[in-house]
Amino acid sequence: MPAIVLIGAQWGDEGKGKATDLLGEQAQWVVRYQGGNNAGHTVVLPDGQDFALHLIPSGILTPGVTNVIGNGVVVDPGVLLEELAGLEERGVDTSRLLLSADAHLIMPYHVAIDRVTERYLGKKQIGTTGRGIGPCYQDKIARVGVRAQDLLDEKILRQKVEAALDVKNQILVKVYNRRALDVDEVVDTVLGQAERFASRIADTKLEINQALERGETVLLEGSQGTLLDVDHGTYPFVTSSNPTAGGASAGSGIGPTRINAVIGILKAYTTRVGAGPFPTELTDEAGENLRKQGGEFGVTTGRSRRTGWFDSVIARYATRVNGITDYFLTKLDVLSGLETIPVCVAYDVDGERVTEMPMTQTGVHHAVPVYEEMPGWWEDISHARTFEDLPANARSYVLRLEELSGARMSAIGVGPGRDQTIVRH
Ligand code: 2SA
Ligand code: GDP
Ligand code: MG
Repeated sequence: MPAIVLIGAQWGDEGKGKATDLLGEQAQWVVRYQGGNNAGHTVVLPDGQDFALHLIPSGILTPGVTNVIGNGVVVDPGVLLEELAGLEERGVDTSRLLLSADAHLIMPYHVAIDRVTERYLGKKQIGTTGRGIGPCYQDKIARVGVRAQDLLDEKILRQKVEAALDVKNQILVKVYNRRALDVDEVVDTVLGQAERFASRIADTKLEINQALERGETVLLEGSQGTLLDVDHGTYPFVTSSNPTAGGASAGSGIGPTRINAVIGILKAYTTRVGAGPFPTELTDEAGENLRKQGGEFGVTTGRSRRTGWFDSVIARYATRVNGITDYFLTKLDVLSGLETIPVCVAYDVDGERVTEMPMTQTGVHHAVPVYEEMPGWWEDISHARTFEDLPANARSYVLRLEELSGARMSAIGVGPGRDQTIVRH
């Protein structure tokens, strides 16, 4: 009964889409357990076609896999329909997609509040994706959210939207000087959309557990990353959910004892989208080169990603808070052609050398990386398929990262394609 969790070990965009797609071949189920359409997961098929998925699990591209949008996900009905239509247009079979009856819905007022709040924060903004993620999770926790199951009963839906808009409209009009939203308009729009996906609403918590009992393999696909986790990330510069492995259980409805492995997806360098501390950030030409070589632009918003060297303090932290059993190290190919490659082994925080994540957010803001220089390599490694195919310096780089991170590097990505992967264990 294997349940495998796949999580981002840094600030997201580590290559989780590719990893899920690859592992999806061995799984019968792929489940998203948190986040929403703030995610952007890229999958490149063997025929070269590439797909950007936002809400739908990356397993949708593997025939025979049942895909689940779990209870911990926040779902924008319009985006769901758009993404389904986009996939169907390209010949992808979407019949095996289920939506948890308990998943919360992103309503138009969530999107409006997300955008207006960010604007009002000015210099202090988080740099959200503007998709309504935070406001939707706020309503979930405040117990005034609207769930997928509410779409099955118009009376209940109307009551919930009415109650929510009573308060939201006050905020939109009085605080932010925006127009009020109309209850009927919101309800009619959402019901019209729901007609086209209501048949997918299911008791996915029961279905996933039953699948595990039948001995099927379930892959739990995380979005964003460890440092964007609302509990374990660089708060307040985080997303509003738990991308870490612990979130997989709550967001899918399977008990923690069911989870057999936690695979961390780790980029061979570091990137971040949005605001917040980033100790190894490069603001010079070296950073620009990483951005160009790695194609580091947001899949959802198109924003330039901030770039920096590999940070082993973060990797060790990710290993610990997620209980990572194996790493999938991605984008090693991007580092080809550098004379030397700095690796952050510790931080200097106000004169003190620390090798673990500082306890306070102020400590993270003050962290100055302590680097060790690793010798680089010049060869194009995108055709390497075994560890021995890699140049000696690339192998040393991986082994050093393994030692510093505290978990084995079981797979290595040398290109965006499914086959551009070295499997070591
Ligand atoms: P939000 O919208 O409330 O979740 O934003 C809060 C913070 O979380 C960050 N965040 C992300 N960081 C990296 N990748 C994400 N997905 C897209 C991608 C991002 C994009 O795959 O490229 O296209 O811009 C993602 N989603 C949320 C966000 O930047 C905020 O710092
Ligand atoms: P995710 O959000 O973690 O799924 O990652 P994204 O899809 O947002 O960003 C990762 C990017 O790196 C995508 O464009 C992938 O196609 C690409 N990618 C994944 N693995 C590798 C790799 O090993 N090498 C290279 N060069 N690109 C990769
Ligand atoms: Mg992404």
